Amino acid sequence: MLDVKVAARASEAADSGAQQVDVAVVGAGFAGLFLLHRLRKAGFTTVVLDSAGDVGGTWYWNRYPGARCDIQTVDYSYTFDPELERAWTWSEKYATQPEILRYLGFVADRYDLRRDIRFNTKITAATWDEAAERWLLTTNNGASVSCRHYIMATGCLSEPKPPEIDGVKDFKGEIYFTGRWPHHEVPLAGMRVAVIGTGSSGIQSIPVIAEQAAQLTVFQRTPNFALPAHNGPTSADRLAPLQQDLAGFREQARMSMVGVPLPPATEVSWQLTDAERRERFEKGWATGDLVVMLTQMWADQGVDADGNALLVDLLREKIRSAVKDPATAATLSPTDHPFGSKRPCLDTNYYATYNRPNVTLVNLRQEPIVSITATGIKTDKRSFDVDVIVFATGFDAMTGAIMAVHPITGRGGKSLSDVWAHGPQTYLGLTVAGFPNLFMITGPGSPSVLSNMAVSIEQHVDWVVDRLIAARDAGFTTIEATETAQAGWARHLTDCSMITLHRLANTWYTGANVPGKPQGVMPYCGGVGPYRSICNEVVSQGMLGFQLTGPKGAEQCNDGEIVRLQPDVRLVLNMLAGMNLPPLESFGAQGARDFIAQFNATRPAGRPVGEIVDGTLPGAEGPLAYRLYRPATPGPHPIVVYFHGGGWVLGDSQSDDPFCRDMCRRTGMIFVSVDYRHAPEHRFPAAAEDGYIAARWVADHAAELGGRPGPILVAGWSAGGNIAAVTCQLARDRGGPRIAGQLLLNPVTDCSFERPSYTDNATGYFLTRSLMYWFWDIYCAPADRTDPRVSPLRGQLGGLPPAFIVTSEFDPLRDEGIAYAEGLDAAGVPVEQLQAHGHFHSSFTMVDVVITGVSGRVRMAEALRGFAGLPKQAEQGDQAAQPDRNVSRQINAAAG
Ligand code: N01
Repeated sequence: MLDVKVAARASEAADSGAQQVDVAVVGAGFAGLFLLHRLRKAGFTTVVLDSAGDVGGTWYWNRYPGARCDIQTVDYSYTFDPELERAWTWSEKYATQPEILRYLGFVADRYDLRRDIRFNTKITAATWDEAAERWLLTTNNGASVSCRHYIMATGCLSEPKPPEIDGVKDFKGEIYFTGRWPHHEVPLAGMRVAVIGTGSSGIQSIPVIAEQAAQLTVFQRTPNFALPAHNGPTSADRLAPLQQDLAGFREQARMSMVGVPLPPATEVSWQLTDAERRERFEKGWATGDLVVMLTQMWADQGVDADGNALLVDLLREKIRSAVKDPATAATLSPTDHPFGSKRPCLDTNYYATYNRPNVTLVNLRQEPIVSITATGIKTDKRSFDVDVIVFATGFDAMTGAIMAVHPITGRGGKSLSDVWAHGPQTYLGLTVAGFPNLFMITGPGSPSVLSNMAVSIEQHVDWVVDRLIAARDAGFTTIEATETAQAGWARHLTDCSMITLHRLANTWYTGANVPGKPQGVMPYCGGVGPYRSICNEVVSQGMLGFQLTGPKGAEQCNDGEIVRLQPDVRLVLNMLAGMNLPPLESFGAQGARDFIAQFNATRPAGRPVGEIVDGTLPGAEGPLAYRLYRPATPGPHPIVVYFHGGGWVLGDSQSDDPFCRDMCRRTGMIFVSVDYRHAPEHRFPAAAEDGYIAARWVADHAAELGGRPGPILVAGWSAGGNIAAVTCQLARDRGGPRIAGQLLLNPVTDCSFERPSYTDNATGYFLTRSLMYWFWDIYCAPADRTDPRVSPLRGQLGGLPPAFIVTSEFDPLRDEGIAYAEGLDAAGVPVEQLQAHGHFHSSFTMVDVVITGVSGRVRMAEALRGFAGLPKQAEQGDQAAQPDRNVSRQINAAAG
């Protein structure tokens, strides 16, 4: 429909007795109530609409037996008013649904909120009136609403999923949905009850239903991880920090990763012995706290499939010890997803319930449901007669609740369903381009369900209301995200999702639970604290990514993307910036070496490899040290001669140790990391000549080193990439050694500082332009700089070994690396490039810090294996021997 027609029709309707307010809010749950309170205080006329009969949102509807929160209730509370905090005391560590509902009622009364809430009212359409710059909302109950701003506080899990099973209408017994549980008492005593679904709702309700029912049959499609809640009063340990410093405690939660103030684990799994890991696990298990188990075991549990698998083994052990029948225990043990990638559950007696004589577990993976019949449930093997069926089958999460309040028609007649046809598009999870003055609280693209919702809701509400106040004060009447900002946010969301393991499971986080729904990790995986700082940065950068307009043509548009760096690179650079370090070059050569050594000493130890051997090889002026990394697999292995980074001045085998270990493991090859001579003690061409000599010696002694005879490979990072590239040219020109391939990671290839990457990334990304000037000055006199032994881009490029060249977007060396790749290509050398977006010079060598570098290293390893003629990792033949590790390997492969 033409814009003008939409606007005209909406204007007409607006004239016909609509309720006129500044802001309309949908939903009277946690978010809607706080919104109403804040908007009112800010002087906005506001109405809240909710289809429920009272306040509570999700806690109004989810009244099934056993319903409780699963974040400790002291954390799952409003924090905006210390008086309110003092006025309410939770009776249990995990409050029941009735208690949470009472709390929300108490809040509504305390701030006199109900008078502006229209209950039992559903919005049937929302249309942006372009001429009036207002939203018109039609409802199923009473007057329509005309509002300047429209805020969806609809929650993330409010729209139950249809049963998706044939024959539901034929069933003659009672049917209940956990997400729409009746308000009256549901008689289950003496009944034969079926529960379909084993997510949080099923796992909470099954033990309670089992106690009441004569017979309970649980239909499980996918087993889930569940941890015992150990409910009771909140522990003194948990309360103490709150009582001592309430404001400080709340602030820590706001800046934490998941909205609960627990510092992240720092030790990685391979730094801990089996006994130490078990001790941590048992302690965590005893706390009865999901957040502890999800974040406190070891630093790699949520980002690395192998680190996660160690935890999964311990969790499965717990299931085996709780469930008497081994076959039932096996059916209840998850095997298809890493722990935490699917929302784990908190239970009370869940596993032990399967020891009861009146409980049966049906594995739908072995006997899928065919249909529901008049008398019960029919699988492809059996029929189960039941009196009651409980659907604990979950929700159309994140987008479902928003799309349920439809149609939503934005600027130019654009429909939100069309815009989201291939998945939700948002800026910050808060707004959508083309839908002015529409906001979502905890929408897709915000931390929402991966966080303590109470903390995320308060942050969103504060941010939105503060923006409305600022816009009003500045005379703007519309706020709208730009397309550029929205596209940038989508990229950032994907980058963030690559850090975690969420993308490796079929869950409601990814839309996989709803047939036909577009797939993709919907919540923001970058953490609550980082997200908050990004939202604040949007404001401090003049509402970056937003267009604001007002009467008489007032307009402000500061277009752009708020985050272009990879999320972990951003954290590292922010941390470095916060340290206010003097420039490295100001330390002098030895001072810089000492500083880097000290810095590296704080890193986690690298991952274990089969063997590490230190040795020496004969150099031009005396022995050169090397460190050899041997894989744990039987040899002989191909050998990679590796040159560390450090501008020909700094670094040693220790500085690139994590990278060498990682690549040794990934490639299954020997890495020989060579300590070439450094400037200023040994200037050009010492490093280049050492590189060549080392490569020749390694090739000549391959068999003694346990390597495969034949061609070697070379690799290097930064100045080491320069040495690797030069070594290939020298080997070609000096008759050997034979080199099968070269991996050049952020290499120096040329002495020019004129390329745009030197200007774009001159400062702020650790390797600065002035540091590069300093390195060059120390290593090489100006007259020598065009020599191909230091500027290989200026040498002959034909006849060189195939190359894999990695460059990083935010690196002064980016463009010379690309130029070298293009030069090789033009000279007929097979070359593959990885132009890594959002990365900086050190992204790939900060092995266990910059997790988004993993996929790059996977590609580098595959390239090296290809050069050496080895099959791709996935084609290796040892998988069948280790079924458990096989899952982890597949997950790892998918992660790559
Ligand atoms: O829903 P779910 P939920 N045939 O999607 C199965 C929050 N929550 O309501 O995994 C057979 O997790 C489905 O199987 P599968 C919490 O964030 C919080 O339990 O798709 N089975 C799964 O087992 C939670 O994660 C609390 O193979 C079918 C189950 O039904 C979220 O809400 C309490 C099926 C659905 O599990 C959702 O939890 C409760 C079919 N056709 C919920 N369709 C707190 O404690 C689905 N399933 C705060």
